[in-house]
Amino acid sequence: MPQPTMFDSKQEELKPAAAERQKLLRLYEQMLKIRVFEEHVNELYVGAKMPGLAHLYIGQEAIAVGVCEALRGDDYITSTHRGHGHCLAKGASIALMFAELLGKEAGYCRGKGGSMHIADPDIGNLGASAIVGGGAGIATGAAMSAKMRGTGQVAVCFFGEGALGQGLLYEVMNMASLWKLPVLYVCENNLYNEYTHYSETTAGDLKARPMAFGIYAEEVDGQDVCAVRATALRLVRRARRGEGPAFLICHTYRFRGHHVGDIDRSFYRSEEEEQVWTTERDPLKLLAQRLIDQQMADASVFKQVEKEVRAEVEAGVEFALNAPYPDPSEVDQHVYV
Ligand SMILES: Cc1ncc(C[n+]2csc(CCOP(=O)(O)OP(=O)(O)O)c2C)c(N)n1
Repeated sequence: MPQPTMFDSKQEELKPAAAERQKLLRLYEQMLKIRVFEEHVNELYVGAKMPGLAHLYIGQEAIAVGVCEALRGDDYITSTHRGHGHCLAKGASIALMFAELLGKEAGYCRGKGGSMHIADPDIGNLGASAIVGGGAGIATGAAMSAKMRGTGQVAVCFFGEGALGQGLLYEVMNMASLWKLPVLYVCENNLYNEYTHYSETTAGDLKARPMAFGIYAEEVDGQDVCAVRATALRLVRRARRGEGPAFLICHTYRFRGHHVGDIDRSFYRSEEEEQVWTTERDPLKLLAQRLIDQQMADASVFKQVEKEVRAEVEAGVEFALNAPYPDPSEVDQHVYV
């Protein structure tokens, strides 16, 4: 019995205009949740309450949300070092994520993984990876497993354009194409690999790479959540029908530094460039404007959504701050030693 996507299941009974409004508001809320979550991560870091680093997803929210809203609950994703947005969009618990970030026992990895290792197999999240391109083998393997088991599940592999320099990606794309595996490779081109513009690290046309393996490829405006969702829906349905893998290049920008400590960015990109993206290409502002133009929402609606989202995120932070650390006797448990 085919399962509905994460969104379809909630809009069955609504009239088209109301369903459309509800769909857009849900996309907005999901993106805002990521934005507010990440702002709190930054605050926790600056306030010396979070050990280690984190790579914020602010600016790229439309990609995780647009893609995950096109998935079924039992579909798989793999994520990256910049992975909080993917986790949240797939349905992770805010409280357990914060607990993990703060090293608390209640966290997803009992506080031993931190920002870059969050996984939640119960919701199909096979995990973030600090190894650039590291998710490619896992997602492709999951797609192969789904195909062999005949479950109709699809696997999505999120990665930054920096992963285009990793050999593993080409090995698995070759297999995925030959065996028509239900996998979607989502390349989030935010223009920079750490502090280097991608044009200095990645030769040729990005799309030509998957196409060399006979993989269907498309590009999309990664700041337009509706476009991302619509494109992902088509590619996911195609994979589910057995038509094989696809590769989606999303054009985007990270609004903050490579990681929370990267605050002086003038040596590798200009303030003007950041200004243009944050004022003109903010995925939240773009969707809010669309809702206003279509007279589906006004300022009071956004205020209410924001109030609810902030309350949910703040409750998660509170939970994590008050949660206990793991007992020191557990230091060598649940880890490879
Ligand atoms: C195999 C490997 N090489 C190098 C690194 C160091 N490193 C961490 S993030 C990063 C840049 C990644 O850029 P991209 O994949 O475009 O993702 P973004 O940070 O832009 O989201 C690098 C080189 C790493 N983690 N893994």
